[in-house]
Amino acid sequence: MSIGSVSEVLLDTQTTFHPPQLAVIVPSYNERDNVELLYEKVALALGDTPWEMIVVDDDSPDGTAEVVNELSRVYANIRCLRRFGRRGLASACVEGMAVTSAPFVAVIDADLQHDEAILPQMLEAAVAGADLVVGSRFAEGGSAGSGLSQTRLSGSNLANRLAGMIAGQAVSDPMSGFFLIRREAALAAAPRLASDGFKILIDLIVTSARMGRPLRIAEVPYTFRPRHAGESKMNPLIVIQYLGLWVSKMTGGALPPSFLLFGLVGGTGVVVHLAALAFFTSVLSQGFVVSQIAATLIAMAWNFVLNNNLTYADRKLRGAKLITGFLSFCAICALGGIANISVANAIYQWDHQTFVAGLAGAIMSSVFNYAVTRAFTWK
Ligand SMILES: Nc1nc2c(ncn2[C@@H]2O[C@H](COP(=O)(O)OP(=O)(O)O)[C@@H](O)[C@H]2O)c(=O)[nH]1
Ligand SMILES: [Mg+2]
Repeated sequence: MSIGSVSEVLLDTQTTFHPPQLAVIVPSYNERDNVELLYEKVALALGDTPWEMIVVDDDSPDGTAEVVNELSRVYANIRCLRRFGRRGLASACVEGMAVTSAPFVAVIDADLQHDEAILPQMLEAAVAGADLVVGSRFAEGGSAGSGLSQTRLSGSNLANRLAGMIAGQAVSDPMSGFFLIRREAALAAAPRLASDGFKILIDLIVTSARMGRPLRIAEVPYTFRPRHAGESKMNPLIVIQYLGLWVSKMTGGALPPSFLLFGLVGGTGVVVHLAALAFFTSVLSQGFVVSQIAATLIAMAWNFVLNNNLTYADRKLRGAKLITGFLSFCAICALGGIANISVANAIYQWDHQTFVAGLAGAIMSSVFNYAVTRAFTWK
């Protein structure tokens, strides 16, 4: 039976059903007291345009998903995509875009900081030919208003400047979380996006350009508002993740975004190792070999816990997987250690430069540990 014949049977549905022209994707984490008001405001702004709202919620402990499900029983055009055991704004946006048939998708925060009233203007610009329309706080006529603290504003300015270095195109607000894009353009770039980021817009712009499909960009100014209810999820980890994304784009993708964080964690591990070694040899008066074994185990545990909670926060291992994960992490690091010594020794035999050989060995084992633990421990 063809799709057409099914719709003949469901004549009633056919006459009342208008496929959405626009899907409004709302990433949410603990936004229970914002979603209903957001829905109402977007509904008012979009008027007759066929649209739908998809709230992508990472199983918020405050019950945001239940509130959205209640709304779905009242309004036909809102639904919740609830994800379990995962966190991440960028991947939430992509998955929301993937479950709609609407030709245009907008991303808007749940906390009412973005001005939904400009959505019709954004849609108009996209229908007129733009691939991407950015809601901009910094374009002529826009403003960051009182929505950003002084510290956040300075950070945002710096992040904007860094983004300008990789964007390759003029965009006044590359860190914006408010934009509208052609669905097929977004999904074409989706497989190559850094799924663990907070800032998906700049990634979409750079990735599309690198794929030879640069986006035609338009901007619509608006005034950023203070958050309605709840708290911001911005934290220092997100800043480091953004720097990781930046380093990755600056190196033309040679270094993956999470490598920076993995490397920083490894750096702290060296400090922990040396401190533990000093403690076992000096305070506990243990011999060198025993102290070195203990310090190695402590540093590995330290690295594992930090990577699990920071580098791979979006796919954190829990329960029994924590034990098997730690064992695989130790086994892989041990192999990395052997690789380190073999490479360093080979280089040392060749040029007798201790520092060069040591550094080459360390880089070799970092890359090995990163690549293999990513493939096996945090797959
Ligand atoms: N699904 C999902 N949404 C998130 C996550 N982190 C933040 N959000 C949502 O992304 C939007 C922007 O986050 P917010 O905390 O307001 O960031 P800020 O505006 O930069 O302070 C809000 O709607 C959040 O609820 C996450 O891990 N998963
Ligand atoms: Mg916000």
